[in-house]
Amino acid sequence: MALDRKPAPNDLSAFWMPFTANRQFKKAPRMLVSADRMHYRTDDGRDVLDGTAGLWCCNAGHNRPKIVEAIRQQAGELDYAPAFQMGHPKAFELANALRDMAPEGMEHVFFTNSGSESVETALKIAIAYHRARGEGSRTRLIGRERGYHGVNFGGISVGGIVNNRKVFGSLLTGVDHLPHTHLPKENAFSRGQPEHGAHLADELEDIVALHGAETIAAVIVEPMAGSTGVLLPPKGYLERLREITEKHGILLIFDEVITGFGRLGSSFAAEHFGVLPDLMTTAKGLTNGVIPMGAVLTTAAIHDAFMQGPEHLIELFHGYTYSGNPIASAAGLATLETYREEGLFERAADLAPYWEEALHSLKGTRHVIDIRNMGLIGAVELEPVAGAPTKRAFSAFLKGYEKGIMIRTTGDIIAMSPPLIIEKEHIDQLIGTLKDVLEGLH
Ligand code: PXG
Repeated sequence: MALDRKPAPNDLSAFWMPFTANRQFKKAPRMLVSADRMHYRTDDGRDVLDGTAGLWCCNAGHNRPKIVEAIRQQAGELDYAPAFQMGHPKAFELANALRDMAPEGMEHVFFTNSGSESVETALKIAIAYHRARGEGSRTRLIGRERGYHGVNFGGISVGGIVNNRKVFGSLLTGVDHLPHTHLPKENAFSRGQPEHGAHLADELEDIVALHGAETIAAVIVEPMAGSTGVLLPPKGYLERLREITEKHGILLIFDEVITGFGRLGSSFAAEHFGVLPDLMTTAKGLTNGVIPMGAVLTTAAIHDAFMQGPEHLIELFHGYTYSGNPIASAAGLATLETYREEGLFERAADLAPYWEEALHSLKGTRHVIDIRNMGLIGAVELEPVAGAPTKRAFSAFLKGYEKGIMIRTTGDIIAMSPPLIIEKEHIDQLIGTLKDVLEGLH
């Protein structure tokens, strides 16, 4: 690795860190100074195995030559081009490449800079689409309890993670929520999709009955809920959601920010589960997390509904200064090439059974009350410390970091989503170390 020790700055006070226990962190900083393939290097010179692909985004691992070189070259060739009323070749190339790898039926691509922006974009397109077709009364949005759709106002309104919502005022109006699909009594220690819970999609019929289909624009769900602690769709659930939305003329949005780009062993969850939504939101793995970028994919029907009226007029009053940014586009192209050349989605699918076995070997380990997995995703749910929820999992995270593995925690759930280049020995190390950590925790 090209890296060596780099001193941490003395003064950590100015940076207000996102989704971080700031005071705890600044007392005992965990500082990463470089990364290569499966490992981070810390400022005290230790290698830490990346069990989370950064934040579910570095699917090809770190410091990948093709991506690094593409960024270097692009920065020297065309650093920025206006995103509105002007174009540059790489954004079009990347849109085509995305369309080609997406499930058939996804025809158009709108670029954003993050998952949160992809979600806002998809929700706005959904509402504007109905209006463009003369159904302007369809403005309601339906999300799901425990859903994570980023942190902007639309996303937290349709989202269902209580802490992300409750201190931020009244949010969007006209939003309703489906029940979440976590049924630990029936489904604990399921491998892959759980058996029970497809009926929870039928709750959409009740919401439709309550508000009237003619008021509902879209339903947004994560096909596999990641951030809330890895909740897999029960068998038949997504199919049922698709049926009901279609029956009532409601758009279905899959938030594929985590599930896209090989995480489940397929290009997208839509392909994996064989359910085609009307819109898909993506980010993270699109550029291997290296440069911020997101994208919304839509069907031709949605895009074409906007392409009317005089041709000199803007069809959709939406976009970002950095939509399709040249350096991000170059990084995206190099990332998709890396996935393809190295067959990383297939690799994830091939490794999934080994991953599943390793994870489920933690059954019976101290504190473990459930284990869930699919593709190269795994979650280990812990019994919370009485009166102090989240503490046990956070302690596991800190101990794991000390022992050379990086895991994520949400509530008392440990989530893992390693780069798709992970080797079996790394899986053994990750799970073996986690076992030691858990056995050592009070
Ligand atoms: N949708 C989904 C499904 C996500 O998982 C976002 C939208 C928002 O993306 P941005 O790029 O705006 O952060 C996400 C993000 C974690 C974790 O450890 C998950 C996310 C982000 C950071 C941490 O669970 N998901």
